[in-house]
Amino acid sequence: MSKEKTQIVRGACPLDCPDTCSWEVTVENGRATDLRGTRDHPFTRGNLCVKVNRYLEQMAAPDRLLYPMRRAGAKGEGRFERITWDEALTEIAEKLGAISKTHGAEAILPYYGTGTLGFIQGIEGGGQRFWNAIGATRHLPNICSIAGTLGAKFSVGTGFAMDPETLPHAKLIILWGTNPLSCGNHIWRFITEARRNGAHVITIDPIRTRSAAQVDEHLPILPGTDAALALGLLHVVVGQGAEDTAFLKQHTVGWEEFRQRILDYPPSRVAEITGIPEGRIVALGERLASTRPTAIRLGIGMQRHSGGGTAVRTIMAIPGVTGDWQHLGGGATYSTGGVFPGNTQALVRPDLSPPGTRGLKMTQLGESLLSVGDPPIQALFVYAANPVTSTPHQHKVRQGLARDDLFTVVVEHFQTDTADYADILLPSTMQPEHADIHNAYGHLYLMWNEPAVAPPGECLPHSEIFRRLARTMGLNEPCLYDSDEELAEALLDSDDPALEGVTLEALKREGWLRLNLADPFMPLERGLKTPSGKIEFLSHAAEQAGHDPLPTYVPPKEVADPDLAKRYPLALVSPGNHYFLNSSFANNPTLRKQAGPITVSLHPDDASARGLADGNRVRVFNDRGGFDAEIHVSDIVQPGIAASDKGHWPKLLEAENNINITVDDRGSDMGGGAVYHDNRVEIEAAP
Ligand SMILES: Nc1nc2c(c(=O)[nH]1)N[C@H]1C(S)=C(S)[C@@H](COP(=O)(O)OP(=O)(O)OC[C@H]3O[C@@H](n4cnc5c(=O)[nH]c(N)nc54)[C@H](O)[C@@H]3O)O[C@H]1N2
Ligand SMILES: Nc1nc2c(c(=O)[nH]1)N[C@H]1C(S)=C(S)[C@@H](COP(=O)(O)OP(=O)(O)OC[C@H]3O[C@@H](n4cnc5c(=O)[nH]c(N)nc54)[C@H](O)[C@@H]3O)O[C@H]1N2
Ligand SMILES: [Mo]
Repeated sequence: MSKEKTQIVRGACPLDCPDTCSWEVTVENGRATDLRGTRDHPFTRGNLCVKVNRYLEQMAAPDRLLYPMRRAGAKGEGRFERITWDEALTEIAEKLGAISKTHGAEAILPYYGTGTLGFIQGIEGGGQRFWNAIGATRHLPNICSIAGTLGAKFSVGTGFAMDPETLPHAKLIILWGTNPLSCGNHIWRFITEARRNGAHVITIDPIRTRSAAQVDEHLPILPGTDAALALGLLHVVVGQGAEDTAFLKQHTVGWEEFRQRILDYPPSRVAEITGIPEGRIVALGERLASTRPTAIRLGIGMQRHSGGGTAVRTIMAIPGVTGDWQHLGGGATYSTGGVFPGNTQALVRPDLSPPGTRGLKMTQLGESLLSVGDPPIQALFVYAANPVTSTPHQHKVRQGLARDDLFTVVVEHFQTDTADYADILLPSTMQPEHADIHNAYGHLYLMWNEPAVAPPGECLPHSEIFRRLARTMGLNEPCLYDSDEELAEALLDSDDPALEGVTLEALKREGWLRLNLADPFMPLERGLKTPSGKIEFLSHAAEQAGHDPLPTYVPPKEVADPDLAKRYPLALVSPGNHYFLNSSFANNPTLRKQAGPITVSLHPDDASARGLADGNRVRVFNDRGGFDAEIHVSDIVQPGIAASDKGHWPKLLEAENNINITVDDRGSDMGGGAVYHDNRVEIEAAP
């Protein structure tokens, strides 16, 4: 092989993780032969995770989808026959056209997930223009982070987040419902540096996770009760007179009212609510009162509860009381995503959608397919999502997808459980085979992903699929034919100073660019985008949206229900699996082996009360359904708590269901977000 034919192409990991790694693909004679992290990226520093190290293996996997296919068996059976792109596009165009004519375009539901987060190919991507232009029902992506996003917005507005790169300056770090060693490990280097500088690190999590086992202290909390803990900690802070009165006066509104609310939550009451001993609440409260700067890193997992939005709102209020926002290394971060001022309106063109077009929630796919009328959903177009595996109320999702009168298109890399229900199954490119542009929700860099190799078989990028479909349908809207570069340029077309100098050309040249912000970034310097321009303890916007005007505690619905607890005594949480990314990679043979079978962890007292021993096969169930798992008897959870994980493909499990058969599709307090961890079950020996 001649050296001249070797190229290094910069790209970015597309997966749903806060870290959005910069990577480099080595291409030899048109083939990708190596993929590794980019060394000089300031946040991800050349290090990929256990999953993404196998990305090239997934690209070349023998079971990868390479050609368009049409269903040849019953729905769900997974039998398909190969067809051409022309046949596929013609059939889809005809079906969508006919449905639109007979039932109205709202009978068409696009359903896109977090398989890729890019702005060209992914969840906030250019494909939405197409759905807006044809007037399809709007897809409301509430599956992941929406409750916390809205909650944080009431307290501090959008884009107000501590820069995780400033963590080494913190002296107290609270990892609040996040497990970074599994779910976004690049922040760990900054945490380690802070510890070397003398910081005390605490995790608050119902599970003693990998991360919890590594830090100075772990507070096991009853799921869904974090807001009460936040108020209890502030009770101690106020009791010590440690609130920052100058900061409160200058930067906040509603302190007197909030202070009264805090006084309703003495540590004794909070101990009862959270299950954390009073002494430990007081000890952490005293630490918080006396340690500047304190940094809080909130996870996304902790807001998947009935009161999840309020919990994030209340926790985001803490640094407003302690004044930590004014100190380098202090403050709080739920997501840095909102710091990026991209012009998503220009990209997704909501103006093309007819006024009043309805929206349906991602978490309620089953319900949407089974019960929504006027018009009922007649066509479903799924891309970068695997709802059978990942969406609440699996039983309803399957029932909906099995409807004979539903026309379903799935665009995928692999034949997932969801793909088995497709009428037309289309093969999608993977990241080194298409262009994309990414921001991150855990750091402040923008990334360009340059295509490195030609796609295998007949795989196409989403952007190209939508251009071709528009052409086949004869649509006139010119923007539906924009190139990938034009889509990226629309996104970057903004007057915001944070994008000054951030051009597509510069991004392509460098691979990544930091947003044009001061370094280190102190959010106060940029100002608050709340209605008052201050941190809002008292929020009229919240009140108008039907919430308490003040930060408060909204109890979890199932976890805190004493009657339900009689029948289903265990609160089940199901966070990310170390070896999978949601359901992506859960079909990789090596990672599946490393992950082992689906397990459920139970405290020794709960196991022995049920006559169960480590390694037993058990059934985990509630009224919604049940799945089988191997029991792991361990004190990583407290009595009354059970822990399993997300992502396992049902069809690769013996029981053909996973955790999401037990999860309800009701919504959280804000944005109707998912409530995966507000879930009660019972466990017994498998039949
Ligand atoms: N390896 C791996 N990485 C991932 C993912 C994955 O599936 N696998 N998923 C990705 C996605 S989609 C996301 S959104 C992010 C999420 O990133 P994180 O939020 O860090 O991860 P989660 O695992 O969802 O949840 C974190 C922790 O919250 C805890 N938790 C659950 N309920 C509560 C509660 O009520 N209070 C508190 N204090 N803690 C609670 C869980 O036990 C879990 O350990 O991670 C991403 N990274
Ligand atoms: N029990 C429980 N369930 C959960 C959660 C939990 O904490 N507990 N977390 C939830 C969260 S945070 C999230 S974000 C959701 C995620 O749920 P989804 O958004 O449905 O994501 P995945 O299950 O990972 O499915 C993504 C699919 O997209 C495919 N894919 C990846 N890239 C591309 C691409 O470029 N093109 C196409 N066409 N396909 C692609 C992958 O092969 C994969 O099958 O799951 C949720 N489910
Ligand atoms: Mo997520």
